Amino acid sequence: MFQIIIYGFALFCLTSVTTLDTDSDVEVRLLDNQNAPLMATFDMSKANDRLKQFVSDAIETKMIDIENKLKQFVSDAIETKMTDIEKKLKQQTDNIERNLTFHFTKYLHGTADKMNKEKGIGIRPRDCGEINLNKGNGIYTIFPNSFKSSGYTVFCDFETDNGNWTVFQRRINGSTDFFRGWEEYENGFGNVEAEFWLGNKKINELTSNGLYELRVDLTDFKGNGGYAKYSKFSVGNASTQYKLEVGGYSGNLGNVYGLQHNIGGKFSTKDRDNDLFPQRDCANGYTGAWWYKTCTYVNLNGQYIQGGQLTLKGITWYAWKSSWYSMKSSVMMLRKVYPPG
Ligand SMILES: [Ca+2]
Repeated sequence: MFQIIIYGFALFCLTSVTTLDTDSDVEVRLLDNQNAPLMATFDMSKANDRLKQFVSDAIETKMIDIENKLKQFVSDAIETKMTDIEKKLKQQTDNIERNLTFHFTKYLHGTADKMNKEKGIGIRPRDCGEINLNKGNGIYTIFPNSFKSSGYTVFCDFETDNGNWTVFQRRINGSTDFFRGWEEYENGFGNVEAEFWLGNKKINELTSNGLYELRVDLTDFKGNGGYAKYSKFSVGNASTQYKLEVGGYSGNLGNVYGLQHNIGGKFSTKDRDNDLFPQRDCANGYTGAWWYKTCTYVNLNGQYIQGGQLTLKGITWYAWKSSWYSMKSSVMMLRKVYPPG
């Protein structure tokens, strides 16, 4: 089709040129009529050459044009295709990257969680027995019951008698006054690293988490030590006046003139008399705060008295010394009892 157009156009142009030439030929013929046939032949040959040249030029131009257009078309097509491929490739690599990042992050989190679990980080221990990241005796934060989110600090003993003890009372030097009222005994006071009472509310909560045992360690001013252990220990809530339950004694402090006398006793302080004597006030008489019934043989929150004096106002455990010897130190701690297996 294109060739037909080219040829048609060529013929049109040729006709125009030939017509012009014919006019000049007429002039030639008038001047030299004898050479007319030769001239005609010459003119035909010239016209033929011109036609050939014209067609050749036209084709060449067209070919170049087509070639250029083809080049451009192919170039454009390749570029478009390349852009398309590039775009798709980028999408693919982005997807792969996202997937890899997701899986890698998940893997890392999983590993971190596992490691934290093994180390005890991230869980909230309810007492010293649930602390897995054990760095030895010292201060730890526990999160029992109503302290699930805030937690509070306690002293954990990981050395005595297989460890895992949550300490709730300590007397060592008399630096803290223990002759205090109901509210302070309820909420606790002192310094957990030195002398303190953890608080009846907290002791109640802790011993409500299952079966707990109690251990008491005492020393005298001569360097002797003794202990009492009770396989059952609990302190009731405020509505019971923080009633004491202990049982299953073992140790060398002695039980009969010891803590056995306080079983079922309600807690009393200098400002709240819950003892069994209507006419007497044991807390004030013994200058302490305890589970007094018909008063007591054990008075570990009594006055701190230096030098091993004999007085029922002091820190006493009658059964151990068979007297009202006031101790150099006292530690009370609790531990959850796990059923065998
Ligand atoms: Ca009384």
